[in-house]
Amino acid sequence: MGLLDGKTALIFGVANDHSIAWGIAQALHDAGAEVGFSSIESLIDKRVRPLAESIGSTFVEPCDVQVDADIERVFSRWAETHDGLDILVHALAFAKREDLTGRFVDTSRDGFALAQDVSAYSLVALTRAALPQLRRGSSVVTLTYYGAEKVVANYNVMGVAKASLEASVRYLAADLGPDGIRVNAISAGPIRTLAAAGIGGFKGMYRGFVEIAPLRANITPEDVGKTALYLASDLSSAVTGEVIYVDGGFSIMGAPSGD
Ligand code: NAD
Ligand code: 0WE
Repeated sequence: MGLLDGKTALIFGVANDHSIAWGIAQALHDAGAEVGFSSIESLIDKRVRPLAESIGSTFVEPCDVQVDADIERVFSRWAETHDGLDILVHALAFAKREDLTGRFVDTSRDGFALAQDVSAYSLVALTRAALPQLRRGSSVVTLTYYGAEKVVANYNVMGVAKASLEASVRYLAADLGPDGIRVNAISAGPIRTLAAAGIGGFKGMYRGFVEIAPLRANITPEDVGKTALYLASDLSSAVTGEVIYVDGGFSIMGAPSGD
């Protein structure tokens, strides 16, 4: 008996086997869910399809979340092959590399708009497109980061986009609650994924995190997967509009412990 037996999930944002989205996919699959995938077209054949096949998934569709027609296509394909959706996972973000270094004050108009479009508006667009297929009791889960609330050096325009994403979670939760649909975010501590590769100072931050976080360990995609399983399942039946921290306690600390 799995927590998600008979449920279906559609997961956006697998890039490779280090992706948080893949950690979530494994946790949902292990609990009995049937999982489908959507990612950027260039990743599908080399990366996503082999991972999907390894857990017996056949639904793998390309989607650039900046393109409305791509979003419509994915959900009409889902409708052709399924009779509803229980779990929608949004695990994607993008900003120009040049906007993730130096001063936030130098962010361009188009860099700001791009980060908002891919990293925040896409949650609204995907949720709306999924709505006709989302059943009562279904769950929408997105990924955020502490840089939405406090200044993290170099996170810059992504911090502002994540603040917008977190507010969007609350407005979506208020809209969809009457239909029995819950919307929540997981705020994960730093994880070495493709999106973290080559970020200036990430290595130091990753090491420093372990010294400050009460649990004294880095966060893994499996850690995030387990909280996603809770949010996707009936265990969280009265939880909506929340940001849940999977950060080893990092965000509760005011000053480092000193030892
Ligand atoms: P990742 O690189 O594995 O995943 C990011 C995904 O975003 C990729 O699959 C990429 O293709 C996708 N993406 C980017 N632009 C897109 C577009 N226009 N259309 C469709 N997909 C697009 O990295 P990750 O760390 O697993 O990131 C997943 C989520 O977790 C992101 O929202 C990220 O902000 C968040 N997050 C990451 C960390 C971390 O430290 N890695 C911490 C907290 C939150
Ligand atoms: O949300 C993220 C990363 C999101 C991200 C990463 C990239 C790298 C490649 C968005 N856009 C891009 N664009 C690229 O061209 N994280 C939470 C991981 C992360 O990124 C940081 C961090 C942390 C943590 C950037 C600066 C400082 C800290």
